[in-house]
Amino acid sequence: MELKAARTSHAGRAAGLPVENETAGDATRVVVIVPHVTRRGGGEGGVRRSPEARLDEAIGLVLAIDLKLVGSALIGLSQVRPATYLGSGKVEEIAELVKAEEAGLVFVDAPLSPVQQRNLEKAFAAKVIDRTALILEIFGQRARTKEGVLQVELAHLNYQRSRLVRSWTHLERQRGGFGFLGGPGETQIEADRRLIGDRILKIERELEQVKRTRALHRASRKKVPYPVVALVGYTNAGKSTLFNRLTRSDVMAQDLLFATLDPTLRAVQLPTGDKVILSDTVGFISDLPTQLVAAFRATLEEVIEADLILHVRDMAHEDADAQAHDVKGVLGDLDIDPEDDHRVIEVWNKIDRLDDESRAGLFNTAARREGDARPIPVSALTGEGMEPLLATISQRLSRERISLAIDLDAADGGNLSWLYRHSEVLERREDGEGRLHLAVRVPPDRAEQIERRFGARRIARTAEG
Ligand SMILES: Nc1nc2c(ncn2[C@@H]2O[C@H](COP(=O)(O)OP(=O)(O)OP(=O)(O)O)[C@@H](O)[C@H]2O)c(=O)[nH]1
Ligand SMILES: [Mg+2]
Repeated sequence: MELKAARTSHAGRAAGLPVENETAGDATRVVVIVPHVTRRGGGEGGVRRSPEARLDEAIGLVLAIDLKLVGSALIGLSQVRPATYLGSGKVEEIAELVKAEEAGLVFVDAPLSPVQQRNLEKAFAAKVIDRTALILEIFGQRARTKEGVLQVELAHLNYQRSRLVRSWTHLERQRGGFGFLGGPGETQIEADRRLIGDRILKIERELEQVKRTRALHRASRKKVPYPVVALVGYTNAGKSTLFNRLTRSDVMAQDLLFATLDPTLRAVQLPTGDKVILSDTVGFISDLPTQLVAAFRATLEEVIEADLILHVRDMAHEDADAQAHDVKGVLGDLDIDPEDDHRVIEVWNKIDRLDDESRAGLFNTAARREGDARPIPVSALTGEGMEPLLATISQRLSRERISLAIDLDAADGGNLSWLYRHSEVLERREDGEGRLHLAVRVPPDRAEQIERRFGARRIARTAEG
């Protein structure tokens, strides 16, 4: 194990931040511990990450909120100890580091059981949080819209309810957000259990309302025949930078994990003159807490319903493959087939960061992939590759959508509402004789269905999109 103390001043203390009774250190001074199990045979899923990259990411998570990193360690272990996760020797070493650095918080990047967490807190005389708790904390601080706030709170309550044996430390709110780093003290737990249940019900009801409003917005947007193109990808892959470049706007993009939380939508004009709506969303991360994926389903509905999905990848990252694997996993959770090349385009970003050789290799690999599976190498930073990207988007969208003419009985409300739900209604005209003439636009598989059901005719004129 390599224990590192970061060289920092004790500014937190000097600033007079409150110091907890139970812990010796300052709750904003954090030590990051990344355990990696060195068992032979490889991990689950088959995609390995380098321990160093995991440490970098863990540090990135801590720096994503205003915590001060005072030490970090990568710890190899041959097996997980039920009581403390880490072996006793390591626990002692870390305890010494925590003490020397006056850290009040230890982030252990692992799925700790409530018992392991409590035992480590005792051993370190500091608060201990695991990956899920830290990500929830970050999301809590980032949430801006009402929906985002509700979703994060719901995820957090579900997380808390699943671990209500926790106790011992009691931090006050210090850093805004929901004070998730706090959590209930021992005496509050029973009362909390009931309160949490009540609160969860209330939030779920509020979220339902927000969801209905969003669905209405989406439905009214659907009447405008602009396809939606959604950006997805690992956190920090460059989604917002690409969004800004394509829309010439100014969404917060920075070297910060989870810089974006709430979805942003903006219209973009393609070189063909067509308009699309581009949607920037929250980034994904490995071991994204399931509570969060569930909670963010509503936000991610933009993605779920998108006509086209751009999977933005940081190709300069050493774990690019593992990241892509994780992103595909989350897409799968959202019932999106990540291998559906008609709908998902891989955007290979940050090529400006590659040396000549890797760059040539990457272009080669891209060129060898067939047709729709071919990724588009770009640099959102320099703007390289934007033209091919935009061209691919328009080509894919126009090809994928077929316009149909349909005649209906004007009194046939059932079929009319079915069409509104399952197609983009471009035109609607009632003649004097009780007939309704519609023009709709749909993907090819749906076109066949509609042709069979309604005896619809293809309109050649608009098929070129
Ligand atoms: N060199 C280089 N840096 C890039 C490129 N695209 C993005 N970046 C940088 O990568 C960092 C993350 O970019 P963002 O656009 O915020 O990434 P994101 O995917 O929106 O991240 P989250 O919202 O945190 O999930 C920023 O520092 C960007 O300047 C690129 O093409 N080349
Ligand atoms: Mg972003």
